[in-house]
Amino acid sequence: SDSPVLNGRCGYVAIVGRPNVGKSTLLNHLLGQKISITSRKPQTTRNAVVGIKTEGDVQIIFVDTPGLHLGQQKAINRYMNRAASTAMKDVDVVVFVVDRFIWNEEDDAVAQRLSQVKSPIILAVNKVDQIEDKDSLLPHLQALSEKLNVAEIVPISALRNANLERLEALIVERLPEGVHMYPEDQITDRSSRFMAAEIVREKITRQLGDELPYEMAVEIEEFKQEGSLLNISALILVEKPGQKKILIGDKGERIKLIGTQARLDMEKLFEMKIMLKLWVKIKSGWSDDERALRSLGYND
Ligand code: GDP
Ligand code: K
Ligand code: MG
Repeated sequence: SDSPVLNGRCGYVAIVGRPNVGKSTLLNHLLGQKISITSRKPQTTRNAVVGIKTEGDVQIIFVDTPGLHLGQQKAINRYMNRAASTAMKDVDVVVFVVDRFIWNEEDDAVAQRLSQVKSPIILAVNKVDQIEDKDSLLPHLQALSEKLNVAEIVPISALRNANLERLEALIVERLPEGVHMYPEDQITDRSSRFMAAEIVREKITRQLGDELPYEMAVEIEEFKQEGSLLNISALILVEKPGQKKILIGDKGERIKLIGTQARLDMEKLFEMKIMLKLWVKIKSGWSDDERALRSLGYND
């Protein structure tokens, strides 16, 4: 129903951290639904992605962010860092995600920015499923709590759903009282076109080598329902002819596989039969061109 819930709780929660610590995986597993694309490559997430969870009188509006990263100067990288920094402000709770014992200068950079944030910070130490010596965890958590000024520290495994209920309870008790911002069945504020483009980008990111993902963008050209069929046409922009060749693959096999995988995910998300067409186009320089970025939807 669309009627606002009175005397409930509702608030914004930013999920922040350096690239690849598992922020998007955490969002998807907290929601129990895939909203944000994930891969083992850094900088898979480019925009802040909103995931909404409503249970009874509690509504949590999660904002998944691109990982704050250092050392890259292209416009697309600056855009991602801005999106991450903006999301830290004006939220009710920040979840700072780190990866087990691995702490580097990018974690330091995140901690540095968070030192200016007024909202309570919950440190989520992720991927504990990968820790062999479980006894080493406690002293590590202790050391982190001495080093950082955070309200809580929780060890979790986003991938294995371990301790996520505890994390959620710690979040909920810090949310302000207020009416819900979204209807209870809404799971994101992003458009279906955006979600479709992200799904294509995920499949490409997972299929291809390490260099290409940063130099590839997806634009939805057609998104039209005809009867029981949803027609989607997506344009994949790359920077160089060699990248187009890699993406298409031998006899078009790679692009076909990407198309099949993307279509299956879209059918799950949109609960409809999908006809998906993919095109690849070379547009050199787009990732360092502010205007091209805006036209691709990287607005801030
Ligand atoms: P993000 O860049 O911080 O959003 O990270 P992603 O959510 O894209 O995850 C990066 C990689 O870490 C992916 O390969 C995930 O499957 C993996 N990952 C995330 N959470 C966990 C976890 O709890 N345990 C393990 N073993 N892997 C994880
Ligand atoms: K990633
Ligand atoms: Mg991510």
